[in-house]
Amino acid sequence: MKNVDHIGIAVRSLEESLPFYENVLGFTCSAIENVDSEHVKVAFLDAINVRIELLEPTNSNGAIAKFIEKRGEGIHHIALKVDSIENRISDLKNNGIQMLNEVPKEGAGGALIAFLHPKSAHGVLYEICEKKPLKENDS
Ligand code: CMX
Repeated sequence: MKNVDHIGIAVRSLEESLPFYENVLGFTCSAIENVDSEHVKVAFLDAINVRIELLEPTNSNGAIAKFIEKRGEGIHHIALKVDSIENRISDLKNNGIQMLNEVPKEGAGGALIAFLHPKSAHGVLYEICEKKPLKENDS
């Protein structure tokens, strides 16, 4: 694994939670996006060395809605940056890790993502993510 890409935090409402992160903690919101496949609206906050992703459910069917219903708001997952997600999935499976996604799917920002089952990771939900390479004229 290369680095922590972000920490995902489940919230009931971005509108209600963003002022705490922006005005009290002083983080800058760099993007807000709907991820329809995951039934969430997400806001990315740039902290010093890591990003924080606030995830608000957009309906009652997704993993975040279920998480909040059972446990309330709070830390949901840690995302680790990888170079080749397909190679990583294969390595993890060879190490006996149960993957929730054996085939990567598209997440926020067009990244390819896959989750490890928390039962295979000592109670933590880890996401691995591979970012698309920046195009030459992207800054
Ligand atoms: N962190 C750690 N453990 C978790 C967890 C979390 N976020 N969510 C669930 N669990 C644990 C539960 O405590 C439970 O453990 P026990 O059986 O010991 O009680 C077990 O996992 C099963 O949990 P559950 O509440 O019965 O919930 P589900 O089985 O319906 O789903 C999970 C759990 C992790 C399989 C499901 O949430 C999932 O597939 N997640 C991956 C996708 C996802 O989280 N998408 C949202 C984020 C998308 C994004 O970042 O864009």
